[in-house]
Amino acid sequence: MQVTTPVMEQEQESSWLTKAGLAVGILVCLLLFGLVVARMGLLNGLVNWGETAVSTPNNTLIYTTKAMRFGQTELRIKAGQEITLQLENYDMYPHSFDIDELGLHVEMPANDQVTTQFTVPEPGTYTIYCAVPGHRQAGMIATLVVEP
Ligand SMILES: [Cu+2]
Repeated sequence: MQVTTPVMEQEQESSWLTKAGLAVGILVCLLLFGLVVARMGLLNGLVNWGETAVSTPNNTLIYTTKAMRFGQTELRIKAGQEITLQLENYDMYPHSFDIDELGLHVEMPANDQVTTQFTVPEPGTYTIYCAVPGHRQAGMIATLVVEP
């Protein structure tokens, strides 16, 4: 009896520690999940997924990337207008915003946002894609429509 008692106490202590660790782990998971949901909710309020990018009075467009997809399959701008493009990457890996015809190549770091400015003088339809190997083939392709 004298020998087994300390062993049992040790076991109880380690099991208590395991439970505490598990509880902390669950709390952290819930917190992260909450953050992701809050961010997505905020995003949905700002951006219409799968539609054209949001246009603001000062010609600033928000263009998002998430889950290996461009958030908007079509980006519409006017020829000759200086456009400020806010590129937001919600993936944990980098992407890029490429339009070969316009010599445009903008790196999009993981889980970050960058801003780029450009003007397209000629109306037309241009192909937007991600230049990271395999991403274009995986569906990271969209259209820039430049209206007269
Ligand atoms: Cu990509």
